Amino acid sequence: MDHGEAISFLEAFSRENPRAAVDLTERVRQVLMEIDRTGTYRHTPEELTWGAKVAWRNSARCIGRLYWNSLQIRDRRRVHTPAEVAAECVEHLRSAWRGGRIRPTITIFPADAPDGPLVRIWNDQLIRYAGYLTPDGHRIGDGQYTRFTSLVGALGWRGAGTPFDVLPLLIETRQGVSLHPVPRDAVAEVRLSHPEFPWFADLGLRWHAVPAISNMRLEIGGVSYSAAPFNGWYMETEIGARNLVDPHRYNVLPLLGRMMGLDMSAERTLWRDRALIELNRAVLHSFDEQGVAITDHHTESQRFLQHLRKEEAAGRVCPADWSWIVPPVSGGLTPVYHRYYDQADLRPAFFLDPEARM
Ligand code: HEM
Ligand code: NRG
Repeated sequence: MDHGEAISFLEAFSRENPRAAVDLTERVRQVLMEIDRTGTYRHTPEELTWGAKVAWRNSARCIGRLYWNSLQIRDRRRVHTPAEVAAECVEHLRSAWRGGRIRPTITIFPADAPDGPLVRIWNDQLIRYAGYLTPDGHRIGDGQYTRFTSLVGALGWRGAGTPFDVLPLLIETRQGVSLHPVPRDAVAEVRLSHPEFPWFADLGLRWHAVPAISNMRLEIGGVSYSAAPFNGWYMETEIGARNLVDPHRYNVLPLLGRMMGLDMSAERTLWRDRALIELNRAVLHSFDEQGVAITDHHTESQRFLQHLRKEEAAGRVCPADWSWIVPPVSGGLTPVYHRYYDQADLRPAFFLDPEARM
């Protein structure tokens, strides 16, 4: 491991945490010795906590960063067996859920060894729905996960075949890969209904309450944590403008257009846009009614600009990626659309490595 990454991290930690009162020179000396002896080094709990929070703060694609400093850290660096890793993922979901008052949380499993990861979660999120192709070429469920579903199928998993079957966790350790079902009662879901259309509830649409990304590598001071699932709460457009709408996923707009009795004879009737807005209203309405935390794209855009002002006041650069920050609905109505952002590649950070893409 490169000494440079470790040193710059320890310097930044000491600069931003003056009250931790660590002797920087002494800590750097210790860490460099540990690297020379073992090829890597172990973070203190304080370094780990601050590192994870700052990796979130540095995530240029995330509009939800105002609350970066309140991230809850579950230090599970001593958990090694696949069964324990799976159990801790389930416990992560339960502890983050809090009956709907979702708490941004990260669980950090053992750091990678110098020769590579000790633990990897193959699922891209802890909760995702299976996708099936029927023999007649029909699609059921989430079309983004047909490949993953066939893979776990080859390993022996059988789903019920509904559009919303929760996939099992696929966990890799040095002992191999294994499947671990997520217990039903750890998966909070919201059934979708609409504030005005009584027929909407009968469509049987739903979504899981907690988005928990599990395939990104957390890198802190040159140390990689390949298994470090994290969650916040949803912004309604993620569900109402992408997951349920993308043609290769649930593709529900044609159905909504018909049910709403819209003129679908030409794009310029804007039937898609009208159905899209009603779907986003249904998502917000249903989460609110069932007491589950969710944000909307207007509120979150304002909060994000507030975050930028705070970061600037703290004397820090806040990198942001316009193409990810601008919401996929009514972009130009939100203030995040009408400006440019700093681009910077700051560490600690979350990375999506090519080998983690399923
Ligand atoms: C991306 C919102 C919490 C890290 C995003 C995206 C949204 C979002 C809307 C874009 C997703 C997409 O277009 O697919 C939020 C909200 C949160 C939250 C509302 C509520 C607290 C977090 C937390 C972390 C995080 C706790 C990490 C500790 C990231 C990262 C990405 C991202 C790394 C980029 C993902 C990728 O490259 O695929 N977030 N987020 N976010 N967020 Fe957040
Ligand atoms: N669009 C994805 C989730 C990506 C991250 N979004 C968050 N993250 N809100 C989806 O499942 O729709 N988070 O940590 O809260």
